[in-house]
Amino acid sequence: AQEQDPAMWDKRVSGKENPNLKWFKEAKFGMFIHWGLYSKLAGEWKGKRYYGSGEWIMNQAKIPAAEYAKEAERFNPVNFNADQWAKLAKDAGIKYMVITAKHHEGFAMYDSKVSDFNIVKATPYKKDPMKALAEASKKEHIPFGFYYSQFIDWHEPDGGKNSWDFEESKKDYQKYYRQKAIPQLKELLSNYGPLGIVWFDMPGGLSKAQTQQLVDSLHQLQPGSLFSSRVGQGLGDYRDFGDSEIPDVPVKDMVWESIYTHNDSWGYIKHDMNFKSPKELIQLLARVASKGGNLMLNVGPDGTGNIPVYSVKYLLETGAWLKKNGESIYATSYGLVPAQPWGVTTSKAGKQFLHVLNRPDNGQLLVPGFNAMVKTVYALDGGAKVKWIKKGSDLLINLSEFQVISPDRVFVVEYQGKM
Ligand code: FUL
Repeated sequence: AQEQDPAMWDKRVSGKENPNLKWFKEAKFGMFIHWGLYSKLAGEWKGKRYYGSGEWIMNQAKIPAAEYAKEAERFNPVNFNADQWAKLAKDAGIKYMVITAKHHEGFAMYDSKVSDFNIVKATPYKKDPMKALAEASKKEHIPFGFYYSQFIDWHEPDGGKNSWDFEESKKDYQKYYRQKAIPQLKELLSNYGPLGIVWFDMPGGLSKAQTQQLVDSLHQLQPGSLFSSRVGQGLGDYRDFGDSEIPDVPVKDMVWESIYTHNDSWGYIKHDMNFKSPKELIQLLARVASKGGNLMLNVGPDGTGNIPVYSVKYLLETGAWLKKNGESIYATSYGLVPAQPWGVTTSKAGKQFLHVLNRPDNGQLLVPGFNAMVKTVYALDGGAKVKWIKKGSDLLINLSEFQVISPDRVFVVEYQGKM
């Protein structure tokens, strides 16, 4: 719903004109973190379990803003350890990190002078975890960024979309932007060092000219930060597709990102154990890269500050695969061979990486439309040479010596000339 009409899409997002996009294009794998008061509620309110996405519980249960705010008094994420989170990201092969500074609930997970509804003022925790995380990710050389729900703010009488407490017709969105959203964004862009990304979400209530003005004034604070396309009105530095969405065919003329969450919820829900396996994560990453995009994968830490054990375990397994096969993901572009029943491809100059996700029954890999001259084919993991023949423009690869394919066995075709 938050997506713009693609026809409105501004060509500035093509990436050719913005040098700040270079690192982002090469990064390929980001970590998204949804963490807020909702993480403490964990998908349950007054003994009733809610399904769907944990960070929406205030809306699902229509919790009055004042009652919801009281939850802050018992929010004390004593297990939060910024160094551990950044280290996990590093070991998982992650190249950028974006965390919710303020989600739709309106609660600032950082030290905000603009609103007292924040983790330092309103909770027994009293510290600013965002400061610690910004510093920890800097130590690990991981570009760091904030998610900010710009229009939706269920806590504020003038914020967007809380109609169970506040009458829509009485709302003054301009006032909300003036008094909360814009000053908070300015705090975030001023107090946490260089930000790689500001991940806006849920535009609304601003004209195109006002959005442009917002973007310009924030870029003045940090000209190097990238803004997500969900700032709205066709603006932003790169394109985000809808939640859990991969385009059907390679998208070649813009820099973009797909966002997925590890289980079925963005914010922590204690009864959601539907975590994608390492195999699913690795294959998802390969599929997104084969279309030319980045995957930003979300984890939802709980209210004490722990990242779910399955997320830790499966991310580390993904990282172990990336250690051996990262060349076929990082800094690649979309594959020149379209998706095949056996898998997908990614590319670098003179190389096609064949990501074999399913072993063909006859052990033969058919790579159609391979017009270039093949020089050599080998397994990325270990370098073993692979037998191949060319039949017209079909490249046939014999995998009989490679029994183990799962989760994604990568073969490199080095070639010369035009595909
Ligand atoms: C959506 C939000 O409404 C969800 O809660 C989540 O943050 C997702 C990434 O974006 O627009």
